Amino acid sequence: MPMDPSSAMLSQALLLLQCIILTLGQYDICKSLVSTDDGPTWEYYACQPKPMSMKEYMQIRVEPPDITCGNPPERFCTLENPYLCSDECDASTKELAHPPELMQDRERNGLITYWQTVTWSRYPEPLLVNISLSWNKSLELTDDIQITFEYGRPTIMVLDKSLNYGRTWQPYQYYADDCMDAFGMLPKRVQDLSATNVTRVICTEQYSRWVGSKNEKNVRFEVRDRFAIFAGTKLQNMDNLYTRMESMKGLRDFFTFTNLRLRLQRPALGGTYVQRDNLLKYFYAISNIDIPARCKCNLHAGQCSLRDGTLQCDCEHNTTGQDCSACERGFKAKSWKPGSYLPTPNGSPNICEASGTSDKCNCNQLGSLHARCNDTGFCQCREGTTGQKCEDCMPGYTWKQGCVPNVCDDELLLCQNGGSCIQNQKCVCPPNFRGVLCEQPRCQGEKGCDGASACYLSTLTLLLCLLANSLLKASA
Ligand SMILES: *[C@@H]1O[C@H](CO)[C@@H](O)[C@H](O)[C@H]1NC(C)=O
Ligand SMILES: *[C@@H]1O[C@H](CO)[C@@H](O)[C@H](O)[C@H]1NC(C)=O
Ligand SMILES: *[C@@H]1O[C@H](CO)[C@@H](O)[C@H](O)[C@H]1NC(C)=O
Ligand SMILES: *[C@@H]1O[C@H](CO)[C@@H](O)[C@H](O)[C@H]1NC(C)=O
Ligand SMILES: *[C@@H]1O[C@H](CO)[C@@H](O)[C@H](O)[C@H]1NC(C)=O
Ligand SMILES: [Ca+2]
Repeated sequence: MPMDPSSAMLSQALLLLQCIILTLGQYDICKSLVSTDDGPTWEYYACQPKPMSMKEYMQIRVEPPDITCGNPPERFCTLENPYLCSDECDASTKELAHPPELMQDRERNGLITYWQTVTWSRYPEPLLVNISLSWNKSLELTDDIQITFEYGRPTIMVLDKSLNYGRTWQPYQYYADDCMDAFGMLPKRVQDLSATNVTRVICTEQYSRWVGSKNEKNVRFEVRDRFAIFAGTKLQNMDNLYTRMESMKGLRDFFTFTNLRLRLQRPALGGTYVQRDNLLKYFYAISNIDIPARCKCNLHAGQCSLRDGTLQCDCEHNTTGQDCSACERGFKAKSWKPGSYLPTPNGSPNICEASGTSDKCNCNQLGSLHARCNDTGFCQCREGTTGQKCEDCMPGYTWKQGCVPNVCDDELLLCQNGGSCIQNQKCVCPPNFRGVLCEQPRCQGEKGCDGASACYLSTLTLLLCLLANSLLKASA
């Protein structure tokens, strides 16, 4: 077929566009015009927003509220020179105040600004602080979380995460100068993890030992090292990482969160013991919290922007919602699916398809508020229910005579520590863990508790079970 000059130009332009797309990062573009025998048509790809510095968007809450120093004004010392206590924290003077927002400010002119707590004057009562970071948006970590402590890193700390806007929490990583002593856990390093246990929650001693407060200020949650297990040390093989993200249950969700929480449980000591005669040198101070992450848009958006004070995906592929986790009205011919990283390099967009005109309405009685549809012909669904007839459950819900919220699942609410999820309603925990998601060691902090009793108990339970079973059989 002869080409007229204008369509030849168009083809060239399209070719150029294709080249540009190929040189962009992976999954940056949701669609492009391509030339085909039938003329230019849209081609759609799986796409995700670029990583951003999420500290700009985070809400910080510090608890207890009166833990920030300076009200009343207080002097403090440093661990390096505990007898030189000339510094003062005073909330009423801008130069001497250390409010929480100094953990997320942009430090200009090289001046380090930091949030600081009161000193440990109430020793031996523990100095406990929770710092909650929230975004009201599902995010995916793309690089290491880095928390910078001035005046020494905590000797005991827990990083928690929530996947449901703070309704439930799970530990993400434990930090201590002695993991066994603080949490009854063996110390591990991320370098000890392999492809089979990369999502294991570990306790690390790497960031809590005393090395001098100026020498090493950062505490990390290692994302890069975990990615490197699949993508190589220089992250040169991202295709392999993305393939694993798709095939390995729980891997993507391991890096997903809506909230983070730091539980500071014991400050830097500068040595082995707490010196009771100089408690003014013990406190926490954080100058910066870096959270490199991208909006989770289920591979249906290439951009994420701030709207009404909240980050929202700019959904493509006829999807909608804050995370693009539903099909737009009129595009519900098939049920919604997230985009897929596979096949590489462009993935599958899994776009929502236009639905035909809706007719007959025969709303599902368990899923809908009323058996009949409303004036404009739609079934009105109960909470957690979706679909034209309210016959489907939204993500996070399971059908059980209507949709009920999941207690656990394979996506966001993973049972921890080897527990298994039964019908999305209950985690069955291994003997030495408990909690809704098996997130708590059964013997945390208790003396003389070494797992033997838990083992004994589970053997006993097993025996009782066998006994009960045989009795039942006998009576039948
Ligand atoms: C921190 O959060 C934990 C878990 O919700 C809670 O048990 C603890 O009391 C909180 N601590 C402070 C100091 O608010
Ligand atoms: C959180 O985001 C949702 C969805 O954008 C919005 O409706 C809600 O108002 C936000 N909540 C807060 C506290 O900002
Ligand atoms: C993870 O698995 C590797 C071998 O596959 C093992 O050497 C390592 O100890 C495991 N790490 C943890 C934390 O269980
Ligand atoms: C939604 O679908 C319509 C029809 O297929 C298409 O014209 C439109 O570009 C799509 N919208 C998005 C945001 O992809
Ligand atoms: C009917 O239900 C749909 C879907 O819930 C809703 O968007 C629409 O506003 C409702 N119409 C009337 C008249 O209530
Ligand atoms: Ca700062």
